[in-house]
Amino acid sequence: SAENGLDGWLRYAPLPYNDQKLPAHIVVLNTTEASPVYVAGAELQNGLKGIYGTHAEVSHEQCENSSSAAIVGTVEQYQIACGSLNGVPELDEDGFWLSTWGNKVQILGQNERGALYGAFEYLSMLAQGNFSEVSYASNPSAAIRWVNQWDNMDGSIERGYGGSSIFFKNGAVVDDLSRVTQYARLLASARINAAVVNNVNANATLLDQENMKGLGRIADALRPYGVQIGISLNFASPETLGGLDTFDPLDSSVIKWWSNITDQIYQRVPDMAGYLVKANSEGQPGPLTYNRTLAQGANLFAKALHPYGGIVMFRAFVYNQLNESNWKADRAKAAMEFKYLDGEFEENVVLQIKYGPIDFQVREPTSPLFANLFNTSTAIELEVTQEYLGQQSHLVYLPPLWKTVLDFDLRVDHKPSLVRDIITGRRFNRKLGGSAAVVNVGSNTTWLGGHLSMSNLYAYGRLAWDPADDSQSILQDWIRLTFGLDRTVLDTITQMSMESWPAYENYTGNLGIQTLTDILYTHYGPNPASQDNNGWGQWTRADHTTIGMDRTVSNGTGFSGQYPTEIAAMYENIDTTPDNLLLWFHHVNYTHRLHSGKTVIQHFYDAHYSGVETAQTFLVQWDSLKGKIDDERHKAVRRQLDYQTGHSIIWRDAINDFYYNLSGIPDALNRVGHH
Ligand code: GCW
Repeated sequence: SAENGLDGWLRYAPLPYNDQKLPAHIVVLNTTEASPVYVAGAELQNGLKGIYGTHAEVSHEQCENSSSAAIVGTVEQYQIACGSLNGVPELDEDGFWLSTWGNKVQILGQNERGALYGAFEYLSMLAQGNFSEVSYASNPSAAIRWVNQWDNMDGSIERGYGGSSIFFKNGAVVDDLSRVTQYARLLASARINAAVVNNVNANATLLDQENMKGLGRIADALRPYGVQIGISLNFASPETLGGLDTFDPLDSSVIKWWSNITDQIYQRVPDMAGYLVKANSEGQPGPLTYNRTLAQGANLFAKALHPYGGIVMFRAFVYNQLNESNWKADRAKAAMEFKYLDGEFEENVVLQIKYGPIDFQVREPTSPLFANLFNTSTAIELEVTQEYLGQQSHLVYLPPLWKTVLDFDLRVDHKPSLVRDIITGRRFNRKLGGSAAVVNVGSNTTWLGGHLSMSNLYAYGRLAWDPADDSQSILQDWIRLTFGLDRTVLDTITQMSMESWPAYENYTGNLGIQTLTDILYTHYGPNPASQDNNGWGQWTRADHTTIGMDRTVSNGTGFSGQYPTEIAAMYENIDTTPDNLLLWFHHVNYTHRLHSGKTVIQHFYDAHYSGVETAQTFLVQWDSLKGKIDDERHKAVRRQLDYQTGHSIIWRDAINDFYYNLSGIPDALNRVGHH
């Protein structure tokens, strides 16, 4: 059906025609079918028809600058077809120029991809009923705007909650790639320019002859939308797939093997974006096996890719199991190993760094690694798939969480050093940089497993383009595109979404203690006991009287000393540590008083009640939209919110009971232990 979610925010739902002049004619400056500019023309035609019911003729022949035409192409194509172009500033790679002055629409890209982005931008305006006359250039903050899929060759998806893979099945690339094409369309409209299609826990069989052909087909399906592919590699492939007796990155047979594989891939996929590598982490093989550095490991691939202009996204998520009886042991400190390799990476290596030092938790401080690399390019890694954050069964709009990191000022050398300026390369003058997000869409028609989760994908793309953009205004564009222009619909979904992450934090883990979800198996549901007494290092160190990780230099793990001095001083001192990260940095009594005046334990109790209260308004708010949204999507979302209402109570009582039993401290309001 039309309302099953497949089109995401690209629905082009009809709006009442409000007597505006719409283009009667679309001039497309490329005649090659499958080119992004050609696709842009078809998309414009479709959009105009869907939204306003008008038919615009598409022509590919000659320049037309009349007032009823929309013209789409690259700046260069325009100049060839139409002659000189005035008033358009120099554009960056993938940038575009959009002008609607005088009912004449100009959509010009720096490249074909940029032209397609411009077409989607114009359609987004139309779909939101916005006919204002505009004329501006838009350029990306960074060249790397990637998604990562954790898809396995057997068709399962690690931490995927929207069904099976759209790329793989039974060890091979699927025959029917129509869902891949539809995904590419969504990605392009969010200005995402590459997709890594297989899991970072990579299977070497991706590189066998059949699968390389399959990768070629995937790349062909994505290319018309300006989306390149990348692939995750298994470091041991020369041995496991190639039959060599080593995978030592400095061994000449290994080097040869990888450059040969790389040549073969580029024969099939001449525009492959690059490789993603998880090495020596969570059981994955890597260079450390041979006493080689992580930089030597990364450079192996960098050199193979160099002739083709490809890049290596090398993950900084490398850590070992630790012993909790050691007070100074701290998984959060592990990434700093990369600091000592700064300057040793090839120019086409980018370190992909998770936003926090642990692992996609509900609240983490910014990874200090961003402040410790001056001669290495970096990208931030975010997670759209809600691994620790409710797994698409809970409404959690993530950009406000991401913004706590993107907008964080690390004060390197006492100068403004916002994370968003570091990853874009501005702060330390790096040519490469940007963002990657684990997305994990699947074959479910809602892609991620729920209609409302798609705001996170849309917003991710917008923030990768411009990390200074505003979470709420991005959200509102998405709401109008997805659910129409009704004011109540807009206000209601805005309120629910903006309250959702704080609510989730309230009924899960507070004050920086982390999510408190089960971390051993499911990463779902409350299991505060699972954090401790194992080697994973996501410890809370909760006992009968105290809780929290002491990460100070003076008495703890020393982690706070990894930040530049101003930030280190703030976290070192309990008085200047914000309440929301108190237990991340300090080990305190349950009766310790927060800046708010409450004790830690009372804050836990209260936050869990208030989180549930907020979550319970979601269903009521959503119900008020019945009739204003098609029944199909209304019902589907309602089911999830109904579930969330109940599950938030389970969370509340599980966590409150756990800490009540542990501490024996009663709730001042007498709710805990008596339900
Ligand atoms: O958060 C953990 C996940 C693993 C994942 C790993 C990673 C792909 O639980 O499933 O592995 O992070 O990011 O590599």
